[in-house]
Amino acid sequence: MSTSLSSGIPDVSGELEQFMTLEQFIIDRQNQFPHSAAAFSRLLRDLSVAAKIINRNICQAGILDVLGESGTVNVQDEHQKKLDEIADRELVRALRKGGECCLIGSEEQAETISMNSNQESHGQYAVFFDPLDGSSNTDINASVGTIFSVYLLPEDWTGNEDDVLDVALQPGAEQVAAGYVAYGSSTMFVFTTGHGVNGFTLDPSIGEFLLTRPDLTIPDHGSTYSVNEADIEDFSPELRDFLTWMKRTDPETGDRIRARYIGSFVSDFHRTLLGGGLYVYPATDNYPEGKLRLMYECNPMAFLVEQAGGSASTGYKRVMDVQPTDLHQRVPLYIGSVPLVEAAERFLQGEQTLDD
Ligand code: P6P
Repeated sequence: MSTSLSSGIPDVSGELEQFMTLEQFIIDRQNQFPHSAAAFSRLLRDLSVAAKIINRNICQAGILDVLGESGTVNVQDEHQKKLDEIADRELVRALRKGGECCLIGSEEQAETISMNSNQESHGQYAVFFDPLDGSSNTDINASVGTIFSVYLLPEDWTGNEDDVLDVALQPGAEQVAAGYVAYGSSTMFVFTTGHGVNGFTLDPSIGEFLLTRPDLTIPDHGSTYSVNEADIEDFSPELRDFLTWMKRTDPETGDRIRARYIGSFVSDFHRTLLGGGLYVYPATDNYPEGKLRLMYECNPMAFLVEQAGGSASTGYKRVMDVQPTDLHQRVPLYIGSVPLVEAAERFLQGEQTLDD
């Protein structure tokens, strides 16, 4: 234990000398924030508070009666886990209390939730989120995550339910912020406001997110790929050829890419962002449009990966250029290092084959 005071008093709070807290970072970067820096700072704070509460529930799962299914089915026709509903409730509660969010779209809610209608909010931000992605992993103590996407709505929007989707469903390129919380061996809050990507690790002993991964960039050549190859019989011949090509032994280095699939998008994406590589959820028989949702899974991760120097495609189009038509619409997803995403697009679009 280091001592920094002449009196020999042990210095156990050295982390505050070494690290910047999320709040300090937000204050330092306010000039980069969209619209009102103060309002946006408060919105980020609200999301980080919800993340800490969700983290506490996850870390005490088993001790608290929060494991297993809640007995309800969501709009996706998925059996909800108790932690799905807890995470959804905490995010709605934090955003409603914070007052900066005027509209919410959640994986767990069939319709959007407007907060202007009863003056709960003077805010102008719409927040779309998957409150607990990969929740099937909670009962086996595997990592899960929260994903969020933030848009700025027109100042003159009054919260009218009739035109809410016309106003809210904007292409991902219009996002003003996006991020995720990875509840893993440590809990990380990773986000972008369009000025790069920064990662913060929760120090539960002081309840602060500390800047541990500044200016994250994705390597061009990664060592892993993520796809559920149990569905390979559903994959198009072009996709199967791409996977064969990607798994070849590199003639120059003799290396081969490794398969990693946690079954939790946030965790598989986080590994891909830090180490490079590719995550794929393509069209399958069960999910002909792909499984991942555009508004609160694909778009936020696409914003992050592009800000980190990577790429996100449907296989045919930049994810963030897709014009949404439904709150819960799904798209195929190829996301990660640029060379691998571009190679996938070449195979899928018939511009490259195994004979090339
Ligand atoms: P499959 C979790 O339900 C999720 O949405 C992602 O987190 C995960 O990557 C994917 O589905 C896993 O789906 O079909 O491989 O089990």
